[in-house]
Amino acid sequence: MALTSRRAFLKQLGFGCAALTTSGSLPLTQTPVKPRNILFILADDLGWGDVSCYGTTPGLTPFLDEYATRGVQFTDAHAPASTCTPTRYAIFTGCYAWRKPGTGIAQGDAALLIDPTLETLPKLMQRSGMVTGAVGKWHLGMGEGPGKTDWNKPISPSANAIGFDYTFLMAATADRTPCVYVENGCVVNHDPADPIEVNYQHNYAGEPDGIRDRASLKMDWDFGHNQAVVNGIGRIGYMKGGEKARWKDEEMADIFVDKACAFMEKNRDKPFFLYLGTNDIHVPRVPHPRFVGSTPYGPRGDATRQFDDSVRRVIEKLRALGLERDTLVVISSDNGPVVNDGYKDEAEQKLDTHRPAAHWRGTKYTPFEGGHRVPFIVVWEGQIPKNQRSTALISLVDLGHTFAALRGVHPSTEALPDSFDVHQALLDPTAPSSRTAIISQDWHMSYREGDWKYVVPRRAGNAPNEKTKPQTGALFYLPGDPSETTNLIARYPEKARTLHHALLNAIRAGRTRP
Ligand code: NG6
Ligand code: CA
Repeated sequence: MALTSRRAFLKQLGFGCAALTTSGSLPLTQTPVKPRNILFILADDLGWGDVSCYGTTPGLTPFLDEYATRGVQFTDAHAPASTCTPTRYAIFTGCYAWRKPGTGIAQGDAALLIDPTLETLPKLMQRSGMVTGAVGKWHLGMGEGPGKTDWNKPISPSANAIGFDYTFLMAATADRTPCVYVENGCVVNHDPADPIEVNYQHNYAGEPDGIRDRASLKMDWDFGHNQAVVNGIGRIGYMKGGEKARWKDEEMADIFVDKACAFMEKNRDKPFFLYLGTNDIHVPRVPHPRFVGSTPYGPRGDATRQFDDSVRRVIEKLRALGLERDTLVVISSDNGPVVNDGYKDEAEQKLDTHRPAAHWRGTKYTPFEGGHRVPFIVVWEGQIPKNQRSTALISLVDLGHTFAALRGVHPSTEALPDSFDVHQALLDPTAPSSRTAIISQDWHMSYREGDWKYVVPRRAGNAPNEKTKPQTGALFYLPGDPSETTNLIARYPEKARTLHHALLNAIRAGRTRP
């Protein structure tokens, strides 16, 4: 929609003349400059409003705030889902996760969810001549699945099978068993005399239990998280054995940072791609003691400070290695924020005026902007402009194609079916995106095209079908109503129908990228 008609339209809707943002006109780069290295840091459950330079609460992310001024802060970037597994699935495969059943929030003993024969983001990076590493949160399954994976032997297929030369991972989430680190498919500090077993059905004889032993927990659960007890904290799922291998939540952020730094140091003389998925600020929020009390917001705020500091340490390492000008850095989050996610960690009580999703409606698990619009910061010292904002529409599913384009490799036609090459927008804050629509997924899906967003009615389930009536969903006009308060569906049924059918077509076509 042209700017003038958009203004007129806003007026007609009664939104007045809200400040409009447009992408500037485009002197597009001809041949992309090629980053030697790519560092992709993905926070967990970090909300738009949790990052001070996006939100309104000062002081939560002092490093990121300063670091963002060295590059571009994107304001219209989205996670393809409002939970972790489907977002990460989409990032690494370039395929929306709803196309592959079974890619909802995975348990810790899930089988590897990504088909190792696919041309994935890390495989494309390998093909471009990079050494690839994945450190931190995985949550995409590993091994053969429940009852089949033997945690006491090399796990096969491991995460390395989808294109990582090096992996140091937690299998799922910090609140799920097995609570151990897995390095290149092998449990770290594994003791053959103390074999590990994992299941999600029943506890093992003699193991503590989150319900029975609740009084002894160092952090009580609020809902769920009452099965195995590891490091004094109730988890989802059960495990036995592996005492020496069990993680201490307080040390996790530092361990991931150390492994990420070691990977960069080891590969300083080669092109590398490093994915660092932090555990922060996912539950259980148990930061290192040096961050306890560092904010007035309790463990959730303190974990945010810890995340910020993890980024600082990794970037300082990059600088110390002299690699900052050779490295494109992308920092984002896998989904929107959640306050109480099942532990009594005072997140609600100490929230005060802090708004984790800022002015966006909804949270993690929801189809509203708060669920999927995420902070997205891009820095490449000496190559992209400083102190910029970009309104380009980006989905994290685009990273595969975009990084491939920057590295000069072309995915095959079938690969990365939903991943757009948005490298021009990444390098030039005035360039528009190459995509005009995004699909976000959760309990229900939403389809955004340009300024309009259509949310599928919940009772119809996850995806729309022929019987779903668009009229019972929701329609929002984001420029005038960024907080999705006014459902325009009754007023513009035709628009809703159009978007509903566009979504159906995207589902049927099996791909959305050109
Ligand atoms: C939910 C967990 C939640 C969190 C989420 C996954 C309960 C009650 N809730 O099932 O705590 O672990 O899964 O979060 O168990 S995500 O960011 O990895 O998608
Ligand atoms: Ca998450």
